[in-house]
Amino acid sequence: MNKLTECILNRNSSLMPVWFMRQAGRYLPEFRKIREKNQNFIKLCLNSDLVTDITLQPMNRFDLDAAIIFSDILMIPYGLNQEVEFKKNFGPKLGNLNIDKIINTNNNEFIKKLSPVYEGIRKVKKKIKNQNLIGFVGAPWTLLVYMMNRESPKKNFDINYINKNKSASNKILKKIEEAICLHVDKQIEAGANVIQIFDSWANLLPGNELENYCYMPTLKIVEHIKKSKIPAICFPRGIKNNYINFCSIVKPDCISIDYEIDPSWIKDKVNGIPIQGGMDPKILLTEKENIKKNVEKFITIFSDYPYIFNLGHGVIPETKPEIIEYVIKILRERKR
Ligand code: 1CP
Repeated sequence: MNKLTECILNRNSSLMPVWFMRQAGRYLPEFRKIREKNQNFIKLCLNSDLVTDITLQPMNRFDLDAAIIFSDILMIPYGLNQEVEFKKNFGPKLGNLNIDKIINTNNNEFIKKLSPVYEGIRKVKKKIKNQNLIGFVGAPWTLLVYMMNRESPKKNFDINYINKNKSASNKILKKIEEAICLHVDKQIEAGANVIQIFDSWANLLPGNELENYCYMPTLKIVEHIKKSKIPAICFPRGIKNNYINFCSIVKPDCISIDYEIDPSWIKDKVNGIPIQGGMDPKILLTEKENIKKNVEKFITIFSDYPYIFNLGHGVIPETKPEIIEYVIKILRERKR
């Protein structure tokens, strides 16, 4: 067992493994170099050699306990035959929602379209031995948001559109759930030994809709993953105190907290479920003294609790790579 799985499955509190959400990406000059030459982001995610190189970039630089496969949550809509494009200075742009086309996508077609992702996992797996390899998916709700909204909900989102089109949204949600399970299975078969579920837009749900769109659909995915004996880490970003309800209903193997959550508050409320993350990524843009103080805060709070060091969201592009190295050094030198 590697450190991450050992921390999660055996609830070993002495290890404190570390990895970073978005550890492969825009803050690394070597990533930007590849990205410049590969303007089509989906194509880049389907080039298994480049996927392997990019996944390993942070592993070659830093002493991390896990690699996360370089891919995107929007590969699922792509696999379901909705067009996906990443536009410069705009973000993702999805094509018209053709419900029949999406629902009629069969498993073989989906797997064939996404086979380079699985090939990339196989290639990375051969090159890392002592670290975990994390596969990932978007949660059903977050994927539904992108597929129906057809662009990031950051600037423009109307939940009434989803509620008014209940029959369409329920059909798509069901198909998304199936596709997520299939994508998880294929990633595990290829060598992923942890799965993270990103519900990045769970914060858009009013409290009375969380059950319907967040807890229940995610529970199905978590139960599916558990059948493979592979740990599932859930990240229902922005749901505040409802993290507690989420944990008691979904029972993930590990819960990833965002930076609005008070780590010492949540620690006693999730029934011993291992916790990941929490530190505000913006802290990594401040002076070293402040970074150290904050990292040590998490080390102290979780010294007797199974905890994976990570951030409360992804690494910000402006982060200096040497700061990631600095954080890892503090963690490695901590007193136990
Ligand atoms: O150069 C570029 O502009 C590409 C930027 C980029 C990168 C590096 C995108 C576009 N995706 C990725 C890789 C990616 N995406 C990874 C790689 C592995 C790693 O972490 O190192 C992962 C795990 C994701 C997951 C992802 N994609 C999420 C969930 C995590 C989160 O940040 O909340 C989401 C919401 C996406 C959608 C997406 N893909 C890319 C962007 C810019 C976005 C966000 C769009 C938005 O703001 O709505």
